[in-house]
Amino acid sequence: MGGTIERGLEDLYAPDGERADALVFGRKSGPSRRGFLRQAGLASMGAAVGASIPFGANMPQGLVPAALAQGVPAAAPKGPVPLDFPGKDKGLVVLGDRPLVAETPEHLLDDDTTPNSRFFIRNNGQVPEAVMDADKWMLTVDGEVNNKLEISLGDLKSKFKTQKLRMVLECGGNGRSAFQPQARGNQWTNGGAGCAEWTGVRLADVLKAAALKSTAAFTGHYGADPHLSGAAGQIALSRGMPIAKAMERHTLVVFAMNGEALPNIHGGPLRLIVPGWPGSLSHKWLNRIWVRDKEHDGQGMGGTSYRVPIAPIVPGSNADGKTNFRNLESMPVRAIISSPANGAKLTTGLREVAVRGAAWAGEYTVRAVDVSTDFGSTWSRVNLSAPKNRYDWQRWTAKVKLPMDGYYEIWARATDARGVMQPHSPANWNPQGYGGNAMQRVAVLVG
Ligand SMILES: Nc1nc2c(c(=O)[nH]1)N[C@H]1C(S)=C(S)[C@@H](COP(=O)(O)O)O[C@H]1N2
Ligand SMILES: [Mo]
Repeated sequence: MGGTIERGLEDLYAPDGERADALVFGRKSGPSRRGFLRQAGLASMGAAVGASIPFGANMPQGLVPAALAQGVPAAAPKGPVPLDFPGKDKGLVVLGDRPLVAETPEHLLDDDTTPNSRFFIRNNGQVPEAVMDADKWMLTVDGEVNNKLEISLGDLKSKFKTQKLRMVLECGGNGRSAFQPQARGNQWTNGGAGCAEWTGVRLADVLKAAALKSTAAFTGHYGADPHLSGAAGQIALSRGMPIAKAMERHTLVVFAMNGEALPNIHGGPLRLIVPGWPGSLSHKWLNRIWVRDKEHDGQGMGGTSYRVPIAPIVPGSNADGKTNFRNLESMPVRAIISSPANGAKLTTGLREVAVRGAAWAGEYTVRAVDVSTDFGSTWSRVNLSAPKNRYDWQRWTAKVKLPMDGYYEIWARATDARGVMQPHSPANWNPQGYGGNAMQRVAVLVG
């Protein structure tokens, strides 16, 4: 559809907007880049996207069509790199190979429950070797407890009540690639999330068995993954949460994912699932929980890690996160369109298209999802399902009408239970790009 632009559009436009217009839209000189949205511009943009644009008159000034911005250039400057990993769908996209990080394009998040083969991967260190006898895996709970635990996975399974919940796991940086200027870290589109059925026991039950002292204030998580450098003294990741979050009934110590023993790449044999909060709290290869009397200060705590400004800062500015920052807790509201895929070519004459997706909102439920096919001039409400349990995502469906053949964009935006809606572009810029929840746009071509 109009060809993929290999360089980032922002890179292209930064030095010389007119030259960029000429490259993108084939115009040699003339009005500034904004000019391409007037009559003549619309025609050349139509040529660039390969069709007429029935709702072109509604296009916001300066909008780069989703068909041309597809692939999110910042995420994949040389085009998407497919993941080649045992048991994984080849449609997953590698964002980094050391450490291994891969996201799930929205159109592969079309299942009600995300299969293990399509679940995103995020590591900070090396992937430890798979263990043979999972039930012998040991977990230590120490620190501010009266009864230090050293318990095997086998005993965890037999001594505590098993819970099974379908819940979203979402990387704290999901949506980061939409930040301008670019924020540090993996350039996730919306694919740093998935919703699986997790089997485990309540962390609260384990902490009760360890008999928390009245001084217990925070957790600190440790796992078996070696640091990237291989140095013994260095820790890949060690985050923690307030005791109240640890004691929530949905916070689990998990040993199975979608009915299978927890795969090694997802932290098997044992991990935390801390739903609604950044994925980095859901520690993989979990072997120790240190209960602390103050906020944990491990790798990934403090500074600008998983922290966002309290009062907005100047985009692109330096900040050390020491003042005016708070820990990112609940993830923001987000809807994804899982069908049709971005860039879909639909049959000539098709006048109605079924649209599907999912929506979730960290600790909150989703109140509504709206879709637009006319660049946001009008919106219609979708059919939104109820979550199976708290922290489940909510699948949605809609039928949208397309009055004639041509180029359309389907936009989706969700609103959470508090009334907070997704923005057009991410708000509250921060150096590591957390909380980016810009609404998704999907380009479709009819005919
Ligand atoms: N031990 C350990 N746990 C970890 C990580 C890690 O690097 N090491 N990454 C965290 C981050 S940042 C995320 S988003 C989730 C990703 O889980 P997944 O790879 O199963 O999708 O795991 C978290 N748990
Ligand atoms: Mo993450």
